Amino acid sequence: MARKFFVGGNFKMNGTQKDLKAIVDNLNNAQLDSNVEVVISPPALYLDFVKQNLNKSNIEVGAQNVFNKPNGAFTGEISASQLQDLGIKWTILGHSERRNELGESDEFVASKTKYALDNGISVIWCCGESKDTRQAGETIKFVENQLAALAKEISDWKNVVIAYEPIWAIGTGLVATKEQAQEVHAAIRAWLKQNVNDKVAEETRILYGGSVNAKNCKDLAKEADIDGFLVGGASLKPEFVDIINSNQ
Ligand code: G2H
Repeated sequence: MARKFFVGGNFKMNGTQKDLKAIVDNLNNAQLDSNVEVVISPPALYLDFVKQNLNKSNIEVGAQNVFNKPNGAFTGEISASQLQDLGIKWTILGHSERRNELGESDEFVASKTKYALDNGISVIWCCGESKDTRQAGETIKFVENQLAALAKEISDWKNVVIAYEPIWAIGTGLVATKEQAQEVHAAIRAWLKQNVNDKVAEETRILYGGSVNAKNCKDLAKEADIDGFLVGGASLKPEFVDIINSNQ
């Protein structure tokens, strides 16, 4: 089965209603490749606002985080049932900004991923190494350990999209070369084949994230194991449309 190209927009902690309306209007008016699955993730505060303003049926709105418990006394958190209530079907989990700035461990990310999946929310699960890890030649081992923590918790990978985001490439303008990205994507797929099964390895979309823009996306999109992108800074700009259409 061919894997459907997937482009996520991670707005991070950016945007006011005015800014987000302009981003959504640009998407509403754009000609988008209908063979691409698109999910945009605004800040939680604006999930409903973005959803209400979006009139493209092939774009979903996703959260940037969800907690691993049902509703209750968890100040500042968002529940899977609240996302469901707004018609939100996706979330990002395990972004390196949350792993590093907020101390989220592999195990915590895996447990949130399991909880989200069990409660009907599909997950863009992020992994990726630091510059030091890459320089030490330990990239693949590091990403495999992150995958192993996830595989301990989940058995159904159908609603998981993996985003490989080398930390040194995030928001730095230092995009991975297509060879660097393809090498890790192929290793992730090989790991899935060996440790989960052939079907999951074949069908799971593996996105690249880290300084993707309109200029570098086309070359990256041609690589065999790059099935789309998770885009930060450029998802806030009109060039996001070019990235969505990069696989044409
Ligand atoms: C990586 C990416 C989006 P940017 O974090 O997840 O951000 O494209 O700004 O590097």
